[in-house]
Amino acid sequence: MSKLPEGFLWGGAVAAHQFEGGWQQGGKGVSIADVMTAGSNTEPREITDGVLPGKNYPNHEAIDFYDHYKDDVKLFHELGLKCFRTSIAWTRIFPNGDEDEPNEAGLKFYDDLFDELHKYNIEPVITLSHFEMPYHLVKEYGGWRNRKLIDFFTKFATTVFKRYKDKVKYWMTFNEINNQTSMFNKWSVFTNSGLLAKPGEDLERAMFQASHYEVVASALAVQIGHKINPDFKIGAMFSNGPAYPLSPDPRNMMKSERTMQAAQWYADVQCKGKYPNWLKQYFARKHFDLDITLEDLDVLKAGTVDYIGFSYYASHAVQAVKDEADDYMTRAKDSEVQNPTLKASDWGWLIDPIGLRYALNWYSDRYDKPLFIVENGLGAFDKLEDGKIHDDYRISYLREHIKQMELAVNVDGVDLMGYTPWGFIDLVSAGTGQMDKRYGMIYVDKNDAGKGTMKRMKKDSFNWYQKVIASNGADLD
Ligand code: P53
Repeated sequence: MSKLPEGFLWGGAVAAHQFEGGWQQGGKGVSIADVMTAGSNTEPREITDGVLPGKNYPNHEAIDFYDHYKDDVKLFHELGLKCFRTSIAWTRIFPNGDEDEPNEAGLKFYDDLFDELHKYNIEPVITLSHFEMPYHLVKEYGGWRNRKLIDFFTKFATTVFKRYKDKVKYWMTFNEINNQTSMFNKWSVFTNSGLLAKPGEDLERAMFQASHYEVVASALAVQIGHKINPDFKIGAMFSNGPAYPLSPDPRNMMKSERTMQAAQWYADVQCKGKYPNWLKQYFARKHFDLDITLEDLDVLKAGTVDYIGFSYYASHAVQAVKDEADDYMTRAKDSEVQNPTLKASDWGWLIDPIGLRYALNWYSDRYDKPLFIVENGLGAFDKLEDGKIHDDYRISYLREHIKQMELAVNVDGVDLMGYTPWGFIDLVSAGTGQMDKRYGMIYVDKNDAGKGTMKRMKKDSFNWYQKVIASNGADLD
C-alpha cells in the first residue's frame, strides 16, 4: 500500500557550488564559495581576500558535475528520482553580478541540464541563491548591506524565470535564509549575505539590514515569477533545527520559544508578509534604525511564498542562562546544551527523527502552507570495501526520518509536497569544506586532500532508496 499521495516528489538535493566545479568554465565568475578554503571538523573554513595561490579551495573543482552531468543524471534516473533539487550558480549567469547582459554560456549550461532531466521525467527544483553570490558584489557593494543588491538579484531572477519558464516549475529564493540570525557567526553571515564586518561596524545590525533587503528581494521575485508564469510554485527555504527546553523549568521553555522565534522570524515575513511584533520591538530597543520603508512593507505583503521548503538535520537543546539579558536573538554559547536522550553524528549533530515530525507540525500549524523537505541526511565517514560501501547507518537514519515524515502526513494531516535528501551524491560540505563528510547514496572517489579518480559508485543506500521511491514510501526495509 502506498504511503504517500500520488505525485509525491521523491528526489535528491545538492547546490551548484558544492558539486558543479568548473569554477572558471563557461565564463563563470568568482562566487563567495570560491574564496572559502577547506576546513575540518575542528578547524573552521577560512574566508580569503580573493582567490590566493597555494590555498585549497574545495568548491573550485568539487565533484565536477559540470563535465559529468549526462552520466550523473543517468544515475539519478536509475535511482528513480522524481525531482532533483539544485541551484543556479548566479555567477554563471551574471559573473560579476552587475552586468547589463547575462552570460549566454551559463544560461546554456542549465538549458542542457534541464533538458537532460526532462528526458528522464525528473522535475527540477531550483534554488536561486544558495550560498554562492558573486564575490564582486561583496567587494564592490558590500554584499547585501547595500540596497542595490535587490536590483541585481531581481534582474538575475527575472532572467532565469524567463529563460526557463517552460522547464522549471518549482523554485526557492534564498537557501536557509535564517542561518545568519540563528547561528549568527562570521561564516553564516558571509555565506548568506556576503558580509564581512567592517571596522567599528555592528555586524548584527548589518545582518538585519541585509536580511531585510533579502526578504524584499525574495518578495519581489515571487511577484515577478508569478507574472512570468502563473503556474510557478515559488517557495522560501529555512533551516529548522528545533530548540527543545532542556528541562520543564519555565525559564528553559521561554528560552526554547525565544530561540525558535529568532530562528524562524523569516517565516513570519515570507509567509505572513509582515515582521513579528517582538522583532520590531527588538530593532527599536537596539536602536538599529534600519532602512525599512513603507513601500518595502507593501512589497512583503504582496510577495508571500507559495510553499515552505526547509532543511532538517538535527534538533538542539537549550537552557536559560543565569542573568541573561532579555534578549531574543543571541544563541549564547552556554545556552546550547547536550541532549542526554539523543545520540550524535561524527560531527556532533544530534540524530532525532521525531524532531522532523515536530518541525513539520510546527510549520503546518503556524503558516498553513504546503511544505517541502528539501534537505535531510546524515554526514558520515564511509569505508570503501572491495568496491562497496555498506552504509547501513545512513539507511537507518533515512528510514527513521521517512517513518516520521509519513506519520506527519498520514496521522497529522500535514500537506507535504516532497522529500529530497541532501547530498545524495557525495559533495563538498558547506560547513567544513570537507569531501569526507559524506551524505551520498552515490559515492564519489575523492577525498579531503582533493585526490581520487572522481569515479561514481552506488552505496547500499542507493539500492535501498530506489525501493523506497518505487514503492512510494511503503517499502522501507
Ligand atoms: P554541511 C548549518 C546548519 C544546518 C545546515 O551541512 C547547514 C548549515 C551550513 O553549513 O547547511 C545546509 O555541509 C545547507 C547545505 C549544506 C547542508 O546543510 O555543513 O543548505 O548547503 O551542505 C549540510 O554538513
